[in-house]
This record gives sequence, structure tokens and C-alpha cells, in this order.
Amino acid sequence: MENRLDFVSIGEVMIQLNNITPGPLRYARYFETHVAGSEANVMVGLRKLGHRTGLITRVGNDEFGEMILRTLRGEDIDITHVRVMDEAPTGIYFVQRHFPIPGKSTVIYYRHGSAASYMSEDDIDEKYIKRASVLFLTGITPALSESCYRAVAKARSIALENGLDVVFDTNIRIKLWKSADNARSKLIPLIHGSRIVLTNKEDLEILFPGKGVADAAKSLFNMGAEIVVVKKGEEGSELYSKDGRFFEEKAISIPFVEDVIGAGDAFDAAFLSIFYRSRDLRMALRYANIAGALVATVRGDIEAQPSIKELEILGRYIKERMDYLR
Ligand code: KDG
Repeated sequence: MENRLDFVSIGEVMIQLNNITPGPLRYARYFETHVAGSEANVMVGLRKLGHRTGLITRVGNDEFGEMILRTLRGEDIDITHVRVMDEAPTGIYFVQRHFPIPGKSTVIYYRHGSAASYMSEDDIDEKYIKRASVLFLTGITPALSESCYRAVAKARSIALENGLDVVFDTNIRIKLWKSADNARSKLIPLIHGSRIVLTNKEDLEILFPGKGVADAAKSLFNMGAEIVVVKKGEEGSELYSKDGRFFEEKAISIPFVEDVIGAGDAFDAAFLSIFYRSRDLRMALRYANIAGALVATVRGDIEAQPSIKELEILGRYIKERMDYLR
């Protein structure tokens, strides 16, 4: 009998080339490499918090693919369903920080035609999905190619037919979808049936134009969701639950922001970890804010994702100072 997994996901892992100095990339001289990709980030975050996680992806048969495999192995992610392909390269992207908006980062992709964009229904093994309790999906993978879209749709159907929870982070990347209309029409059917939807105001406006956050959450409840979490960055986060409960949590203040990319994934991992351990929605939201803030203090998406012990240390520190976690 093969080992159970708590969470499984499907998504591209790339090499992130992060300019070590803030400012426009036209002046960049030194880039630092990191391994990142939204779904992989969440699987790593959950693993650090004690859950068993697996990732379905493809990398190129090249040095960057090797770097990704080594990193995922090192983080103890199940990579039995990662395919290495000769015909296409590993995707890369660059990060420009603090310009033109201080505190914000921009991503510049070089991922078109990458190995991961060739994922298809063949990559989705029913037995593998059934080994997990939760399928974690985002709006990024279905935007990579038609075949990636079908892969995500297949995984979702297997999960729903077999009683797995589907968790969906809308993560709309307009650079990949090209238009809001395209994103909306393709994503709405995939989000149907998800138990938990993690999102933000901008994505809700794309998915449910003109509705406002509370009504958009109701639309998601009508599509089967029980919990809708709205990430608001430096303004914190809020949560709507189908049974009528509403929670709002302020973000914790951090002394500096290095790079906000990856903060939302760390938020997801901490939220899901605490939710599935305790079903305590408020606590899940609070610790998710903390994990997200922590990742914003460094370059790279996975390096500063906390373990439970580290989350508790920071939680205690904050509690002593601002009465936040009482
Ligand atoms: O959430 C962080 C991701 O946006 C970043 O790592 C790159 O996966 C990425 C993407 O597709 O934008």
C-alpha cells in the first residue's frame, strides 16, 4: 500500500531570477536564483508545517530542471509524478522589486513553451490523486496551455468523484490569460465544487464584475464553496463562511518589505494547515497573515516559510507586543 498524502497539487515550478537590488531591471547586474511556483510554494509551505504533500509537474532535462528536483527533494515533497522532458526547457522568470511602486514586485515570465506547459491529462494519474485528502489548485496552471487546462479539469473531476476536498486559489495572472473575460469564462467551471476558495478583491472583480466582495462570496457559496478567504495584503484578510460567519484580521506590521512575491502562497499554506488541524477559522486567518508577512521579508518564495515551531515563536512575540493573538 502506497503512503497517503495530505495534499496534492499540479503546477509549474520555475527558476526565479530575483534582482538583488531594488529598481528597474534595465539596470540589474546581479540576479539571485530561487526555486518557486505558486502550487509548489504551497506544497512546500504545508510540508514545513508537517503535512505530506506531492506535486505533479514537468521540468526540462536541463540544469534548472535539476535544480528544481533537488530543491523539491530537499524539501521532502513527493516528486514521483514529476516528469523530466527532453523536448522543452524549464521555465524561468525575473522579479523586479520596489519599482515603479515601492513595496510591490513585478514578475516577468520566460515560460512560454516550457516543459510544464506541455502537461496534459496523461500527467494525471487517478490512483495518485486518490492517495491525497485534498487537491490544491490555482488559476495559474489552467492558463498555461489548453492541455494544462484539461489536466487540471481531469484532476478536479477525479477529486470530486472520490470525496477529496478541492481547495482553489484563484491566483489570476492576466499576463497568462490575456484578458479578464477569458480568465472568467475558463475559471468559473473549474472553481465549481471547491470547498475552500482563496482569493483577493481584484480576482473577485474579474470573476464577478461589479458584485462587490460579499456578493461575490455568495456566488461562490452557490457554486459549492463553504469558505471564501479574501487576502488583502498589507490590509490583512477576511473570511466569509457559508453558515454566515465573518472574520476579519489585520495584517501584522513588519519592519521592512523585501519582496512580496510568494506571500500569498505562504498565507495559503498556513491557513490550510491550521484549518485542517483545528477547524479554527479565526486562528487559521491570523497565522496565515503571519506566514505571509514573514515571506515578504525575504527574496524568494519558499525560504522563509515557517514551521509550526517558528510560527508559534513569531505568534508569541506578536502576542506579547500587541495583544493580537489573544
Ligand atoms: O505566488 C507566487 C508566484 O506568482 C510566483 O512564484 C510565480 O508561480 C508563479 C506564477 O505563475 O506567477
